[in-house]
Amino acid sequence: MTHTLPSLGYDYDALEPFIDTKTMEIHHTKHHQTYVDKLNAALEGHESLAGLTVNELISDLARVPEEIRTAVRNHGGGHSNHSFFWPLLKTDVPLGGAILEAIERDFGNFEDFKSEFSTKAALLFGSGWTWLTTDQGKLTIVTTPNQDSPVSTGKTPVLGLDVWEHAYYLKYQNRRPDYINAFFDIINWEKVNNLFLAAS
Ligand code: MN3
Repeated sequence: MTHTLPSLGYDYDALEPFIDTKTMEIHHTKHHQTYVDKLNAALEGHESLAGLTVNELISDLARVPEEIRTAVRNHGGGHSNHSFFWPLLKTDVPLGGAILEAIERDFGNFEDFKSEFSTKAALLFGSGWTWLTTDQGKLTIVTTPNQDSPVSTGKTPVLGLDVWEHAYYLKYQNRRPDYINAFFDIINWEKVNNLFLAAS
């Protein structure tokens, strides 16, 4: 299949003032589009992979021919991660339901969860992602470098945060912790709860 850029599902200014319009526009139309284009370019001439979704590709990188494996890992990962990320963002969605119960069970309380997630995101060296993943209902916070996906190691993400500088630099410059703090104001907890329920 030809991989395509998904719609954000909302306007570029929908997350103001937490994430600015220009950042959202460039992030979606330039960065994400480039991952899609480079994934398609890598897959050209590899008909045996043409029927696979991007998550099928990155969940079993061993079956991807060696000469394009790094490209599929990086650009397929970038496409998958950003496609997962956009629907997680929405203002004014209250936290509740099964995901809140699981957070309180596995981290003690929400503030301790937020603190651990924020610290791991802030300390992640270089470019990468911070994730909340579930394994048989148990929640764990993990980080991945570059565009590596937890899907590649068999984990199921229910929340993820892009901490590449391109995700925040226009508004926050070097203040990654301020961006992480703003992220907690725009988490679509209804979406996260649905992902958690689907995985449980
Ligand atoms: Mn990004």
